Amino acid sequence: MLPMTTRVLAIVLAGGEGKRLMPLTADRAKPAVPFGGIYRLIDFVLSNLANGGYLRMVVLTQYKSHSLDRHVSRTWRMSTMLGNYVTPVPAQQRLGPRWFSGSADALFQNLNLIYDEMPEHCIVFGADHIYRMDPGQMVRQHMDSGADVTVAAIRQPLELADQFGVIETDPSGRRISAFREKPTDAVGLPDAPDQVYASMGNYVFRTQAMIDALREDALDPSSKHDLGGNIIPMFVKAGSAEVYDFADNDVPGSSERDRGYWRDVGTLDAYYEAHMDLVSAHPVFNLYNSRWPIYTGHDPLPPAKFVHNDGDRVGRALDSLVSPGVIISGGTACRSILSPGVVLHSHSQVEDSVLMGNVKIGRGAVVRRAIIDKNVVIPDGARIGLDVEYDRSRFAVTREGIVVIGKNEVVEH
Ligand code: ADQ
Repeated sequence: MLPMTTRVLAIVLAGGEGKRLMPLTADRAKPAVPFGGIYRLIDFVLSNLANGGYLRMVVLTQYKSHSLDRHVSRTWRMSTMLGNYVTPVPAQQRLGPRWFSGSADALFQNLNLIYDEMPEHCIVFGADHIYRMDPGQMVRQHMDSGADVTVAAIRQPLELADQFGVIETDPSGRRISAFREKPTDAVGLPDAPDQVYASMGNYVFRTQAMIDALREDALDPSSKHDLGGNIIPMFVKAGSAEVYDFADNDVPGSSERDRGYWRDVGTLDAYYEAHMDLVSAHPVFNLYNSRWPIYTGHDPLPPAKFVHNDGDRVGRALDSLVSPGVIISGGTACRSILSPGVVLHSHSQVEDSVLMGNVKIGRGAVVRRAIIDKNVVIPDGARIGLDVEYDRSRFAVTREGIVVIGKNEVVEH
């Protein structure tokens, strides 16, 4: 018998527009948004698949896919020996001059990729989440149960139900009896009234069943061609959809603290909070689990440097992630993420913030509770995040009061 992974093709849906992450998605696709200093969001799903042994992956792209394509082609190029690959696939427009209308349409337009391989099962995973997961454990359950589709699920707070596909199961806890995409009137679980069972947007399909469902959906002019909204409910109606409980997933090297960690970073506040999870003294999400590494690629840069400047200013960072190429010259970073090439000049203070590549913080400037995108220069003496009302007049500010400055934005003193 063939090993389990060779009968499976992994398809990563990476075409999301990420409107709620504006301005970070102003000129990049959501899965290409940087995360944790050196990563991009898509690295997490691709690492999970690679660590699980699924080394044939197609990445379906769409909006503003240039930096995503470049990242995937450069970082994830693998040896093609043994037939392994990670291929970014742009919108095909095979069915005429239109882009994909929804995630199911993206799969439908790329059916030729599936016909080329004819795998027995397809893993179809989203690209926008921070988590560790061994996909093999889900695939095994899917194959053993004989379900047409298996949907990964996790408990989430009831008040977030309208952001997720909400799942109800039959008394066995396995068969999905109802699936509603982003309902506004969800009720809590019998054993936890303040929680719902949410789809993680990760599916494993029996290939032929998936093809049949996509074809049927393509003929329906009233469909939005969305996996969560249209395709999964078709399988639920037919009684052939099962749930995989993410709480059962056990990743090598994980601990009590980070087992089951999963964050949908669909909003700026969620994106910010997931970063703060990285810098706590005992990180809730542990980037240092070498038994399940998160892979990425970045330019070769010199080591981070901390400089004692102006005679009395010690450059330092506390409870922070400091990437290669960073120079902290007489400034201080606290509970922050400093991406490659960031520079902090003398007497500057950065607290509870996310600084992306090449951000420069001028002499004496103070930055608090901010997300600052690539290449932004904060002038000497500037104040960011101290007077939120003033900040609101010049930058984006989130509901939780996080100041967000877009890529290449010019900041006046
Ligand atoms: P959403 O994330 O809102 O909900 P969607 O916008 O379709 O659903 O994105 C799902 C994935 O598909 C993302 O990775 C996105 O990048 C990608 N994608 C979207 N449109 C695409 C297209 N046309 N081409 C290629 N890729 C595309 C989904 C599910 C919910 C579930 C949440 C979990 O629909 O049921 O609860 O994910 O976050």
